[in-house]
Amino acid sequence: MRELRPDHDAHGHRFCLVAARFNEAYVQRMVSSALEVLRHRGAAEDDLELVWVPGSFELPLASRWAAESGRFDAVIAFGVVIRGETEHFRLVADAASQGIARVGLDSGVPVLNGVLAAYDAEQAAARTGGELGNRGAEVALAAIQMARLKRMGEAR
Ligand code: DLZ
Repeated sequence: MRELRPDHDAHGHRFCLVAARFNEAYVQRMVSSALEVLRHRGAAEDDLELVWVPGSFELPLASRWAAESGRFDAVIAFGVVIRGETEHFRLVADAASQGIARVGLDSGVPVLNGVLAAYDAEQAAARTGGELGNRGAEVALAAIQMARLKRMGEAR
């Protein structure tokens, strides 16, 4: 029996972080936390790239460009969608999540979903370095695992 259980060693792996500027203060907190984890786990400065897009709706397309470039072992898309007065909240959150999943499946490159959907600013704050941790760090660890798993699969 062969078991593939990737660890969190980021040495030699390249990551692209795609981040939405809408609700930028919260997004920045996730990005900072993710970068801290990636660096701490061994990713080299030259192997990290950060790309900003206007809002979460634009994350899938920019993630696709990154995935198709062949320059990255994993792409992480970060956005914060906060429920407003309109249905637009649901449309943006759904389009971002479904698009991100599709880019990963279509490209074969791990594309991690770091889009936080929150009912209000308090929820967003709690999950971006507040009392409920930081989603950015969690997604970064998942990205390392997926990048490692892909390498393991290719080496078989
Ligand atoms: C328009 C919009 C709204 C209402 N809410 C958010 C949000 O909560 N989070 C987010 O990342 N982006 C939002 N946007 C902007 C859209 O993602 C997108 O940038 C615009 O609709 C232009 O395509």
